[in-house]
Amino acid sequence: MKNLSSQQLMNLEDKFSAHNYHPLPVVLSKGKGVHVWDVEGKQYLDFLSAYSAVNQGHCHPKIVKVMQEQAQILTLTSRAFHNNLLGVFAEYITQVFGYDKVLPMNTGVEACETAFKLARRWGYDVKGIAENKAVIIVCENNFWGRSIAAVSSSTDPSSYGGFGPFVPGIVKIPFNDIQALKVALQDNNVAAFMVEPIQGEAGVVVADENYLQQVRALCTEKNVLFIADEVQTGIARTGKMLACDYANVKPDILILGKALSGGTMPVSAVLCRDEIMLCIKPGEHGSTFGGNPLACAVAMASLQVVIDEQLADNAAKMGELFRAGLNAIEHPIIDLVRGKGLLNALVIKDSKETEHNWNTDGEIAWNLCLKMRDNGLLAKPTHGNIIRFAPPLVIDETQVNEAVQIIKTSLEQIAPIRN
Ligand code: IF1
Repeated sequence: MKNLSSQQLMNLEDKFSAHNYHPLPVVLSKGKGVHVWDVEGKQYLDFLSAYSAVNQGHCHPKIVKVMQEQAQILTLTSRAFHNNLLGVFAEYITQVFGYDKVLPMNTGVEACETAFKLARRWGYDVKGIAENKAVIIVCENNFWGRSIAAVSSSTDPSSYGGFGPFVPGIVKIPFNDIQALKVALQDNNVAAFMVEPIQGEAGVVVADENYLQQVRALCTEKNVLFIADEVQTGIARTGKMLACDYANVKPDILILGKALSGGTMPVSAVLCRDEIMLCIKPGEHGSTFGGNPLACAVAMASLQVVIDEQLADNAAKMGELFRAGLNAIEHPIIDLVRGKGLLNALVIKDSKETEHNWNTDGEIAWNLCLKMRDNGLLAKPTHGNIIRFAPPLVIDETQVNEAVQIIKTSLEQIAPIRN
């Protein structure tokens, strides 16, 4: 590998790779635990965790060891044949989360598409909805991926714009609005309601305490499947194994992804009871890599690390410490801090909203992320003036305090308070 500089590598990417992202200008070449390093050797605290796919920390030794071993034995058979790990993985994950069966896929969007298909098929075969009339309710500002059905579910023009025509049978209602759900559920063609327990991309939007309990009760009453998209909030990210655990509710269909592999490779899963899962018959759904032995081995190791290292408890404790640290900064530019466990967001006021005329042009969140990068912490704005902070769940108290200090210093550098 040629020793190219960050700038040279960014130039290569710009010339030969699609421009479907606008990354922060930093080129990473190594990761370990909560840290990543750029090609020049500068160390950073990773406060994005690849959008919560690296909950166990970068290159966790136990996960990497299992991956290396399995990669030398058998990586892929396709589902045309059985392999020796799928049954073992399926038993393991269904016992961890308490469901009859799992349908293994690869990316989060594939798992969400799978949940859509399961819900529609259950709607026709079990609930008795007329053919091609099934409706799935989703929430405004949701994000469940980049497929045509996913963008058909989106209310964000940067997600759906220019990609029509869109998938029919999708109704959008406001998040955290039970009355809106009640109205939408008057339609007997509704097969399911799919929701993120905390909306990640929307800027870590946490629902009211009893929202999910009311969702659960309403879906049960109306014979509608409650689908929880825990691709980002699941696997200990919010301080419990599942964000749904805070409400003590059990979704009919549970969707997992991202950290299910500890960030080593794409592994996702859909879990539900037999009545739903067995609606899909042999040959009616699948994928080349879904349920491959390498993914099964890695996923079991990744979940076991979360359990053995009590990462949910650590996420809860470190999240409290992090939010307290941010709230103590008391900088007029901070609008609010919100989140659960180690899925947090800092909402900042653009300069026009405050009496200070800081040298920003509404890009203050971006400028703050650039300054945090210079000071050794990586994070990225989600929408506009919201910065998501989501470090690996293995972070310790010293590292949280170091992060808060970097954020405080960076804020003061880009928005000095002139007395
Ligand atoms: C991008 C966002 C996060 C997800 C939830 C399903 C998926 C995602 C709740 C699909 C994926 C990723 C996708 C990535 C950035 C990131 C993201 F900013 F886009 F919205 F995390 F919030 N459900 N989220 O968050 O999983 O197919 O990507 O494995 O597309 O830019 P995937």
